[in-house]
Amino acid sequence: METSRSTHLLSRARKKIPGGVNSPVRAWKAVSGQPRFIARGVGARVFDVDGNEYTDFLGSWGPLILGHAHPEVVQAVTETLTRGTTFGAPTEGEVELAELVSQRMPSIEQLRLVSSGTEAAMSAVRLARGFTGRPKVIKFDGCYHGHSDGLLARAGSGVATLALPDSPGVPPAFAGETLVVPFNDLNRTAELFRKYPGVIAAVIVEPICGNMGVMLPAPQFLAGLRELTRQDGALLIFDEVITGFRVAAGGAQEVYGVAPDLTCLGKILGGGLPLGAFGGKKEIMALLAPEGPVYQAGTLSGNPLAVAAGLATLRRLARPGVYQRLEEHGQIFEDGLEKVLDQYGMPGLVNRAGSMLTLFFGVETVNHAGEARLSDQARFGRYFHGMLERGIYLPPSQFEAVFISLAHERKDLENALNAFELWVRLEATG
Ligand code: HOZ
Repeated sequence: METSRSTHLLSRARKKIPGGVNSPVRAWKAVSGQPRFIARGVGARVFDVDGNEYTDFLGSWGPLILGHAHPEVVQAVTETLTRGTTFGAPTEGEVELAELVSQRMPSIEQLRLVSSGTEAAMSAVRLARGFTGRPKVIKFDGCYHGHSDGLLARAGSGVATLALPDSPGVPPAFAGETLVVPFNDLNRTAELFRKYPGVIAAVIVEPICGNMGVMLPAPQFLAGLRELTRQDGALLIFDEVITGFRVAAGGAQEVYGVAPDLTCLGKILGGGLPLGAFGGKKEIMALLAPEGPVYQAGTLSGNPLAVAAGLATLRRLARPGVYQRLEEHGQIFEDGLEKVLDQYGMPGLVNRAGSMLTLFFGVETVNHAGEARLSDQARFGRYFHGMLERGIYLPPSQFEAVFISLAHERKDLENALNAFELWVRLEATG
């Protein structure tokens, strides 16, 4: 495969941009090799600067549920663009988007638009502290809530990919306010509430983890968190940056029937442009400036282009059969991967929620980060490159999720499964 232009661009990029990338996970460190520079995308395909074509299962890490350059998104953004890009003043689209989100996720009575998932989670935690007057926050090992100081402890995504202990630059006093427990461990969470009664402001959780690979909540885990937080007067925050509008129109909270106090959104919300949001109960949101004293702001918050892309995406997702198609395609992919593993006696498993999934090698269960870390990451790296050589572009890390979009056809899944079979055959026979 020709990669000379990507190689050249990477060496130029490394001179001016740390690691040559503007977000660490793009550097392919965990799978080795050199990232491809992408020139364009359409539907389920991306094309790199050397002219190689791939079927894309990264989906820009989650936002592109409609695929690349979806005509309705392009049209909405183009029309908006001709009227101006930003005003620093309220616009009608923001109101429409807020109403639409609140309708899809009834636990969100009010919301504030921001520019990224990181901002959403950081602001939700500040609001929870402001509302409760308490300092501590519980998060789960392997869950990733963006890169704000207090939430980096035992984080997933790039922090796990690069096997970083925690980030230098975070003062111990900040990190000390974050209590970390294993995902799915209700007993350890309850212990913390017993140890710090009336001190914990919030529990923040990805209701379906997507940043340590996909991990599903154990039965009653989310309902248990709801109960523990309610009893103690702490808030429950769902980070649905990945799962929001992905696993169902109303996110994981709809799937599991658990209503959090606050929800963080991003990715699909912005339809491929930078947009995030946090929202929840009115009485909590009322504490936010200008109504209340908890400060949060942003020059480009609720940017008209991002709002237009988000509205076009959410409207498209309202069509009948959309989530059924995503579920069917997810099931086909999961079954196909597991069938090949079985056929060649290769140990491994697929964790899946709708159209997001992760293949782990060499383990029998992955229900928390400790189990994910035990998986065969060297084999994952070979799998990544084996698929890439066959034109299948996967997330370049064990600790992320494959995303199937509405642009993927049955044929795309079959091609990817054929590529997988070819790779496994070679891998298994040495
Ligand atoms: N936010 C994504 C975590 N799954 C990764 C994208 C990034 O860090 O660049």
